[in-house]
Amino acid sequence: MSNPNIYAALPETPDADMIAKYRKDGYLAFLNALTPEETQAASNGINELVHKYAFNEELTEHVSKGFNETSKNSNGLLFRSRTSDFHFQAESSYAAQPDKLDELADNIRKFQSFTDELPIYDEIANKHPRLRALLGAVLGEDYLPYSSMGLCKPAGIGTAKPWHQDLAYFSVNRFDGVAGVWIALDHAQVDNGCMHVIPGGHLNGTRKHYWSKVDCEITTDDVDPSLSVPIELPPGGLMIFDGMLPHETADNHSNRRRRALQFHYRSAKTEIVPREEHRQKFTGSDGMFVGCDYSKFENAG
Ligand SMILES: O=C(O)CCC(=O)C(=O)O
Repeated sequence: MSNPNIYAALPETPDADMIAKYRKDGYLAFLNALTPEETQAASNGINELVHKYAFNEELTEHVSKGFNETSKNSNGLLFRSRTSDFHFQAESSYAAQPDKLDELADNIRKFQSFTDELPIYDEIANKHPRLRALLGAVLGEDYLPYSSMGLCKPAGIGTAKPWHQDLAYFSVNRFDGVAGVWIALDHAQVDNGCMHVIPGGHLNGTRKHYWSKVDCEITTDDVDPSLSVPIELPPGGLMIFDGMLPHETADNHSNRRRRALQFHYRSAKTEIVPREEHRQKFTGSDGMFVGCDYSKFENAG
């Protein structure tokens, strides 16, 4: 059955019907958003940055997180630039080696804060005319960038990102003005870990999150996976989704990698606030914080 929220192409200007669907269901997807050249350049950029930073002691701090108290998804070797906020992390079960950098590029779990690292990323995140038109319609013309992440699922070993709301993590003061943009660099399908979303699930407020053995996720009694739909996208396809929309991606047991870029944006009516203020706002009906508590990491050995 075809999904009416998945369109063939990202239009020059989104129409009112599209925006109404976004408000109601919390997401829209477009099979064709980046050109093949843009997609290829964005994909090559991952290898370029790994070659630049990995095992380069002058540029990079290498943090071995090891198997400590923290959850599985944060365990892989972390490479942190000494000159910028850029950092990337290997999949927890992958042992990075200095003479296998292209292999390492295929076995990254996550890279972050990369829009200033290569012009192609700045162009996609901040200058793409059709994406700008979409974001302007959803968040208002004066929207602002919030974060950049690359999310990768290595073939065979890529681990799940369980059900969560992005605003459980983000320190903003209100929850009605954040959008995520997820762009496939490889074909994202059910068997290699495409996105799943719960249509309309952004309208039911905060969900209760906890740190499981895998990651920070919504408690099983606060999310019903039977209501979810998969969003399969070809390389260059894009999904935009509300910061409150519950979403997840499964393990990648296939022999095909699945990499994506993810950018978040916020409306000008939102403000970035100290973590403590977020804790007081992202609460359940009893007034208790239900988001992702980072003190777990700060206190871990
Ligand atoms: O695996 C993915 O691409 C999705 C990850 C995700 O939703 C997130 O990091 O917020």
